[in-house]
Order: sequence, then C-alpha cells, then structure tokens
Amino acid sequence: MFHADVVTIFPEMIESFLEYGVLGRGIRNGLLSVDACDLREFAYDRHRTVDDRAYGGGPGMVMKYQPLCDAINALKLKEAGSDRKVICMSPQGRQLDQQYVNELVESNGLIILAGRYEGIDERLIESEVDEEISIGDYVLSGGEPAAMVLLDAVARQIPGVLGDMESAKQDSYMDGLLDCPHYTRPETVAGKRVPQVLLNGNHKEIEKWRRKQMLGRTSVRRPDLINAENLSAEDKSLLNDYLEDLAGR
Ligand code: 4GX
Repeated sequence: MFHADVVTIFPEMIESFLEYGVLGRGIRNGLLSVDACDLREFAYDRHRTVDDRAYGGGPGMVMKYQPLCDAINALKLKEAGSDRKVICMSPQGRQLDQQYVNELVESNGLIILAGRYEGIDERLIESEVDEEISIGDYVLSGGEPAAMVLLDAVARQIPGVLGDMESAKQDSYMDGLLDCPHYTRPETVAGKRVPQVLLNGNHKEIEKWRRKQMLGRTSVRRPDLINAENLSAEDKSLLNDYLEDLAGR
C-alpha cells in the first residue's frame, strides 16, 4: 500500500487535512496511509530547537540538519524495505504537474519534508533528499500547504480511491484539456439560461458540445496545453466551430 510520512512542525495541520473528502475516504478505506511526523520529537534540547540563524547573516532562520536527518532515518526504519523517496517541498524544485503526479504514484510511497522559515540546511538536501518539488512559482509561508496539494493529487490517482463515476469523469480530461462548463438547476438564474443542448437529452450532441467546450476553452485560456496540429480531424473541426462561434458574437 502507498504510504506517505510528512515531516513538519505543525502535525495537527496535516492530520486535520487528512480527514476530509476524497483523500479522507481513501485513507479510511485502507487504500493509502499518511502519517504526520512531528519534527520536534527529534530535537533533544530543552527548547526542542529545530532552526537556527543563517551563516553569513541576514534575516530569517534555517532548519537544522540533525532533527531532519534523525526524523528521516527513523521513518525509513519504521517502514523498512519499502524504499521510499525523500521529497522536499520547495520553490527550487521541479514543478508539479499531472505527469509528475502520475510518476510519484508508481512509487512505494514518500517521505515528504514540509519546511518553514527561509529553508533547510543545504547539506541535508544534498545528502538525504531525492527530489525537490514545487507546486508553483509563488512563495508560501511553509511547506505544509504544498505537501497537502501533493497528497491530494497523488491520492486521487491510487486505484479505488475515486468512485466509478469520478474515475470515468477523470479519464475524459486526463488528455490534458481543461474542463467544460457545468450547470445545475434552476434552468434560468439572473436572466441567464442553461445552454439549450444540455436540456434536450441527446447524449451524442451533449458529448460533442462538451468536447468542443474543452477544446475551445483550452485553446483560448491555456494555448500552452494544446497543439492544434496533433488534434484528430474531428477535434480540429470542433475547435474551429468554437472559435467561429466566438468571433461571430
Ligand atoms: N512549492 N515554500 C517551503 C521553506 C523552504 C525553502 C527552501 C525548503 C527549501 C513552496 C512552493 C514554497 C516556501 C515551502 C518556502 N524549504 N513549496 N518553504 N511554492 O513556496 O513548494
């Protein structure tokens, strides 16, 4: 079974997150397990110190080598033989995307370091960390929210975590397209009607409309995700229709 440990000074933050939604259900159903590891348990001085001032001066603190190293070794022993990668959440890492998530799901599990302060002593990263992972180009106050993003995305890809309906839905945009718009009752709200095609019960037409929306929205909002030359003839024609509709309005 896939097992992740998150090393953090805020274990309660991770533990509460693990109770909710798809991830919480996956854990309760025994499809994966996640533990929060309190870094301070590996700091043995009177104040349980996990950080210190930076060599070279300047503002901000740096996470010490020893508590992190001891925590990692304890977690590796606890789950001996599982051969798990040590991950550090960091803006300096390879940026997470669906392809990267799918690679990580193939592993036995992860030991995830969620750092605070200015960062972690570089020698710990060099000697103990296999991969640094960034969730995007913005600055967080700690690695915990990044670790939660990673865990959520990974859990959804573990077989059985999503129900049949959710999985089928997922497959339809695993091909790297943005989702289509969604509507629910009432039929008219604030003077806006639901697109007529969705009300007719013609499932072939609805499928075509949704595909056209996915292609069109991806092409307009995220042209970096779509290569028009690689589309099937049918997709090309749907995308053309979408763009013509746009221009004609
Ligand atoms: N995607 N942060 C980590 C401390 C830190 C800095 C360097 C290790 C090395 C972030 C992100 C992110 C802020 C989490 C700095 N730890 N993490 N933290 N963006 O901004 O993952």
